[in-house]
Amino acid sequence: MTDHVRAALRAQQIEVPSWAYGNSGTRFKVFAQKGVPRNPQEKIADAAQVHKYTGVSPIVSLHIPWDKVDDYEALAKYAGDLGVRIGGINANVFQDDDYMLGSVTNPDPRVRRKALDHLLECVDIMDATGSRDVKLWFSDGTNYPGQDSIRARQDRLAEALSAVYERLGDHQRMLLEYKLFEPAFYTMDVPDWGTAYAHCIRLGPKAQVVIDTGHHAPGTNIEFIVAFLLREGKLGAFDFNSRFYADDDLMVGAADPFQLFRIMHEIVQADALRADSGINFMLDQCHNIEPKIPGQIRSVMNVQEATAKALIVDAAALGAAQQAGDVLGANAVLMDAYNTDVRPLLAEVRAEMGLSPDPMAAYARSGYAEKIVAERVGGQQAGWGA
Ligand code: LRH
Ligand code: MN
Repeated sequence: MTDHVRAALRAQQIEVPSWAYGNSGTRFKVFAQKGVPRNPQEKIADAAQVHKYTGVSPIVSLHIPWDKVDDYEALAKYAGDLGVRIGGINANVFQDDDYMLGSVTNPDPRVRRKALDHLLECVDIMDATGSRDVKLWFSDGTNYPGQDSIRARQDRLAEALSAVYERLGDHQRMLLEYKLFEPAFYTMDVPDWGTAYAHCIRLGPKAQVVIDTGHHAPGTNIEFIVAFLLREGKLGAFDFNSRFYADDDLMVGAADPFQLFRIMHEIVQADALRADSGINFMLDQCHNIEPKIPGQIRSVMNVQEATAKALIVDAAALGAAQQAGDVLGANAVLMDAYNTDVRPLLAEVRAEMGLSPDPMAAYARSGYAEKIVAERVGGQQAGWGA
């Protein structure tokens, strides 16, 4: 396999979410698992294990207030000492009673101010952690027609987004995430990529769109959205996960590995895999019933496999077949790559990086899982705390 492919795989950077290491679940039950972190430091320590065995996940995103600490510089140093760094800062304006009718879109200006203050606090935290991105997902929406003015809520949203934009430093960005439904079930104020894109264009170059792969209507062609936003220079990040039905937040590539390949194919074709492409490849998942660190390691490996398959696509043959209108020929070029077993290649690349060819087995052998179960007794386990 070409050196270019190997080099791209060695240089891949995937950002893991601190909240994936805490307890999570559904409205029916949040299952507690032994050894789960009790604080941001333990979450970062677990995330560092994923990087230790995969070599390609040196960034951990935080969620505020789930990862609130007194000293964010110290937390960033703690992460650095473990060989990782703090990435995106995720705001949370979806877990306060005041936000029942919305946060930045709430009819009540007092509530809007409170929500905006939290968003601005997240930018302050970015200054302390050295993070580039604040990630904004709003649970804001309505459940019944007539509940509120769709247009007025867009005015309020735009006003808050502008205020955050003005606060950003030169090298900072805001990433706007959209979601079709849940927790609102009639309108979401940022329901789709078009709405997020329109707000980001109006805001300016430091505003980019986040594609969470679980936030679309069934059957949505997500790679079309990827290709379109890439062309517009407005794709800022992915929240990778997979789903069979709704926002299931399952391991990326688990439910639909072919979709993940098609997405990474668009990325590779646009030469957007490079670390300086400005696109964050983040995981946004919940390991409700499976062990969390192995779940993250498996997820990172799924992204690596989809990426490797996309990197081995014979671009010249594909281009020639497309140019010739050879429909089956073009499709065959892509399927040949997708149907190629890239696991031996990835095992070799890991060996080149001085890592075990089998991260899952290496982690299992490490005894870390048993160590944290023994050590982490007492205290309040981390979780969504919904
Ligand atoms: C909303 C979402 C958002 C996060 C949350 C953890 O569904 O995808 O990205 O803030 O999950
Ligand atoms: Mn998300």
